[in-house]
Amino acid sequence: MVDRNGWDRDASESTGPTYTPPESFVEQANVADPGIHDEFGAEWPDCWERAAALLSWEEAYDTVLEDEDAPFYRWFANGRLNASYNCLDRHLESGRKNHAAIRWEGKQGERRTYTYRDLYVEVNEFAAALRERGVEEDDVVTIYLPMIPELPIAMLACARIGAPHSVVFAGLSADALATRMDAADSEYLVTCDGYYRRGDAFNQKSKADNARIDLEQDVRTVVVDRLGDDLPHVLGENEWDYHALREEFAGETVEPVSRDAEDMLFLMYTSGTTGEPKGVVHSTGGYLAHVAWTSHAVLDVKPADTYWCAADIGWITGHSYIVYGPLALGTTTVMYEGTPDYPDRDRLWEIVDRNAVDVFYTAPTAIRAFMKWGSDYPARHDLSSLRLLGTVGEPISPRPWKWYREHIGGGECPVVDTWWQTETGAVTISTLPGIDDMKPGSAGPPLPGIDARIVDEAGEDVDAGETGYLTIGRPWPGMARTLYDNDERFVAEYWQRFSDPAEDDWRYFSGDTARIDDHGYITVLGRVDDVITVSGHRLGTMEVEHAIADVDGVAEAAVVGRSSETGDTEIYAYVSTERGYESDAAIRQAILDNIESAIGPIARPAAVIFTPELPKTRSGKIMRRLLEDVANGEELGDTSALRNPEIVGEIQAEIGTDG
Ligand code: 6R9
Repeated sequence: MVDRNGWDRDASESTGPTYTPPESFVEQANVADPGIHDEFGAEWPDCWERAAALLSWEEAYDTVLEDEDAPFYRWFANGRLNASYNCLDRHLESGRKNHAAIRWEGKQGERRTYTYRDLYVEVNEFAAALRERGVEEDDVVTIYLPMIPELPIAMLACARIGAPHSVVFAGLSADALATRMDAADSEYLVTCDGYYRRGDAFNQKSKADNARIDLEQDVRTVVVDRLGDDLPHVLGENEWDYHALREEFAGETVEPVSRDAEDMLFLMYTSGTTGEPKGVVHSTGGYLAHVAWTSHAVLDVKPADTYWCAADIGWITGHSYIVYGPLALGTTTVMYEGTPDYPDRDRLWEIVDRNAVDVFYTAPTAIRAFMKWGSDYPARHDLSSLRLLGTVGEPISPRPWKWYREHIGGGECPVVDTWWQTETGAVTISTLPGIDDMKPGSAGPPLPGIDARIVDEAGEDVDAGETGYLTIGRPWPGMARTLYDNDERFVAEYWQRFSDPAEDDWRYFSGDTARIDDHGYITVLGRVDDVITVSGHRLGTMEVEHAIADVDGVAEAAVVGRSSETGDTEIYAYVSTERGYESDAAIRQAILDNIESAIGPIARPAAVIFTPELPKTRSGKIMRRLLEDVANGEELGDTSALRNPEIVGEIQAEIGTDG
């Protein structure tokens, strides 16, 4: 099948890489010796010392990897360090205190620059405030903030006092926040009064208040005043104003707490196959080493660079590549609060131009939008400062990849298509831009030291060109250590399927399908489980289905992903009501409202399709794959397993995909 972007997904992938990194890039690349792939292979796991060497350790580790208790691996055992020390203090000590750490671009056109010294001061003051207000080492602090500087400041303040943070994306609902705080037993919350959405003041505090009502534990809250007079708010008991705290603790410093390499740095909730989100646990040493190493080797970040990852810190990409990776390396990281098309569709290029951005990293969904808007917008600006481009979050097909290289990268910049996950912590599959040729539509070879393999049901390597499951055979430093408070689910979700515990043979399963070509380049195709990636955000179909089924009058619901005209994935929801067939405007509205309040606006379906029944197998399982084919207007395979095959034609007629 050739998709809308001209990508023949069924063709054999035997054609080799097609773009060679330009000499001018290779000459200056952080990593340019092709021998690194072999070296890492030969020296594994000690090869990962190169990553650990990018950090400052308070106490050296004893061993690189301990695997006695697999799959609960320990990296850099007994080493001690502090993440905020690595992101701040050491840069001050090396004479870089006046170097810009964060350049923030606000939604309303505001700009703020924090030098490493500024950031150090504010992080320390807030760390002192948190500690004084009761936060102890290992207490989970939930952070529910939009893309304002106080978000990374709060993260680093937590890291400084050894309190793991759990950042909840600001666009998620009160229910989603409450579920996450409850699951993590979190008694501290950092939020704000509100933020601007297309010029309008939007109330975040009321969402936080609603979440607190649902929680059993008492919650102490810090509120950042983002909107000033645009949204006056009152503070209740156990609520403090961020700026008042800063005044109270002005000039105070806090010794960075010594943390074991395996101590939890943060928790990040992500969607899984069941309705309940998973609290992915990341370590301090292995995680920080892996994000610093990949920022250096894959994103080619240098301390003198201005580097911009245009993601949201509320997701893993922002944690690893807006905050921890670039700050560990002492570079300037750009942080943008707004959207790419406000006030106009050249907003990002204006920011690249004005800040002379060297490295730019974004998601395919954004690139497809840029392509749709046309090359006139980037052409208005001088983008010649760019040296390297990256993408992450979902597969990118060759057409937008080429467009990105041509119109943003001036036909010169290497483009790295980086595959990784919340659970892998940092990039695991990508070309190394100073070494490897690029192949549009393929993420590339596994990074040195990463044993990614595409296997069949039996766990055997598939042949080049065949589709299989994307697995990783050996551990790596940035990997998730467990799911919060749920070791069993960690093993069940990621390890059970392809491991042989009796033989102590462990293999991580990513949940993705992929193909490998004759050159060892991997093309990731998508999820096998019931996870839909919408604009780079992972959503569980179950979460959305639960939100629909909660609505009065709804009998059953199934949601699937549909590839839109532009190649973005959107949600199609199929709903049957209690009274049989009924296209009901009131129920439709109630469904949309409930999804928004249970999850957030990102989960809003593009279509709600009413049907008398959902197609089911004889054993009563909803055939989601068939509904996906119907939504995508694809030819349907064998429907003989269905108990009610006639329903498919009715659904096709309803949404106009019956040819
Ligand atoms: C970092 C991040 C992970 C899922 C992953 C896969 C998809 C990410 C990709 C990609 C193809 C790439 N994905 N990068 N698919 N090519 N370069 O996105 O983490 O939010 O946990 O999503 O995203 O399906 O399994 P997360």
